[in-house]
Amino acid sequence: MPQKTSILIIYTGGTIGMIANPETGAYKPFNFEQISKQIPALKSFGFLLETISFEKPIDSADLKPDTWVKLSKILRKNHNKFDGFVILHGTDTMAYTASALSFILQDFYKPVILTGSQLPVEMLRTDGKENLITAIEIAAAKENGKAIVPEVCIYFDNKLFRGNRTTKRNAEYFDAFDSPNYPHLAEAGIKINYSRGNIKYPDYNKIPTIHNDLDTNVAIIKMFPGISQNFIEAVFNTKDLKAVILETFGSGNAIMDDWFINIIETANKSGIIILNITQCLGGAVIAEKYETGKKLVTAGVISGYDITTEAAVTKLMYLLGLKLSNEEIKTYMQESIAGEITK
Ligand code: ASN
Repeated sequence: MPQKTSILIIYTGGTIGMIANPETGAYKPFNFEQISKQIPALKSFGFLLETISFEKPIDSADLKPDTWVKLSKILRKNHNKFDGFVILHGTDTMAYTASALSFILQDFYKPVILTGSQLPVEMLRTDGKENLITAIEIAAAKENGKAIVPEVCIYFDNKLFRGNRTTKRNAEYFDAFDSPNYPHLAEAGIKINYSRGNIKYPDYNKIPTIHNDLDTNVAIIKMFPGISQNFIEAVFNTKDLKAVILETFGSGNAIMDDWFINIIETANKSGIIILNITQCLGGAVIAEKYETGKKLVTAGVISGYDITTEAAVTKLMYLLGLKLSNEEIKTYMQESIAGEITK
């Protein structure tokens, strides 16, 4: 008899499993039983479902990179034992976790699907039930014995996204996520329609590994008209700083003041990596398009192309943690290593 498809659900917390504090009305994380009680269908799925629940479920706003390390260890340990994985996670930092895992997990060939909800599963109008049930189906989907989507993804509101292309765009409506620079990997209607041409496939001959030494000495500066020299200097004077993400205007433009360019040049010479990404939701940095962007290139700033902030910050943590040379990090930052950039 063929073996039953097996899925490991990892419950980290998030709104999906929260309950309201009866005194204050504020949501706080609760245990996984809360979820399984509300979705009895989990028991009649026909798949073998196992659950690992974080001892202390968290609101994902309170998440630290050690959660990514913990998740990567669980996933590596169970990679060969299960057909797919579903991570239940709060929406606030889900795009960061999905991005981080896409770099940390190397040569994994099982689906890792993150999902959660905007309304707790105990509420009648919850989006959590559909999100979880379809995420399980996607994690279980196989063709010719292989996973249909062997990637780290986010499934939310009927859409499957490549994890490192996502960003949380809405705090109120159910379509909380978007992937502005990459097409959906699947859409769920009556059927789940997979866009096979957009899916990334691993090298099945390689052995899945994890690289989870992360270096968090990174900073983000979001440019705005009137940004002060004191502020920029303070950021670049941060102790142990190794990389700065500049969220610039439009296609990679920033102010041209001498003081600003001097700070950038000096920081670059001292070995700080400076990455130019756009603060626009969609589109890419084309740094040489305008004089204002060209100046940054001359000062030593590298282009992040169409990478999201979430992928940029986690990719830097990952590459810095690999203890590569500055030149190597700069090269990898300007290339796609997990499908996070289009060039
Ligand atoms: N604060 C919640 C979290 O990220 C938001 C949610 O899950 N919708 O854990």
